[in-house]
Amino acid sequence: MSNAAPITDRSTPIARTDKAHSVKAFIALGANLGEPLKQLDSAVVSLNQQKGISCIAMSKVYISKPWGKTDQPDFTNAMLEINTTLSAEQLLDILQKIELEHGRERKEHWGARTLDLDIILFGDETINSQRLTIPHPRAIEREFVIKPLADLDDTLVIGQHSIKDLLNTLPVETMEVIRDVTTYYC
Ligand code: A4P
Ligand code: MG
Repeated sequence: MSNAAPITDRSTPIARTDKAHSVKAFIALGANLGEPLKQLDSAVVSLNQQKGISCIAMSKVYISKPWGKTDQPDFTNAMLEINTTLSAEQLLDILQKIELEHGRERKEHWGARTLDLDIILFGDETINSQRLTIPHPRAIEREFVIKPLADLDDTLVIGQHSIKDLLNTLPVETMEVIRDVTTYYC
């Protein structure tokens, strides 16, 4: 007779895989100092090496005119889809560490930067804490966020807005595609 506990015994904790706890999140990648495309790709490699993060796909890569503060170089932007078992705050800690490793200096709000990693969506969570606002509050105003997001999943909804509606109503910015493929990691 086997001594193994019956699998129907619910008093025994059920072993869960990481996948069972994982959340899908979207991270906006931006840079306009140094070698922006290299920094974006290097950030994705770093993120994929972190415990609790697996990269799913990186969108096409775009160049756009600076939004907000216009007297700075053009930006290179893309979107990254990940699965993560981290909390949103833990993810932010890692994003900020990777920004620093890529020479990020925080001198002025909306200023030029070697790397900016913003959490756009974290599952279906709404977060308004001291450190985090999710969905990202300015995402719906920015074609350089919405377009790469739509490359990855055009069924997404941000707050009350569907990505498809946003794409149709956003003022068209001058965006150049500099890498015309989505990169899949799994
Ligand atoms: N924070 C709050 N919510 C979030 C979130 N969802 N994701 C807090 C990430 N961080 C979030 O950010 C300041 C603080 O925001 C963080 O400490 C975090 O606790 P920051 O990156 O240090 O600097 P920032 O410039 O003041 O803000 P942010 O949000 O990065 O600036 P934006 O609004 O992203 O603007 N034009 C083009 N074409 N492309 C760009 O990528 N980017 C900016 C930066 C301006 N113009 C641009 C682009
Ligand atoms: Mg940021």
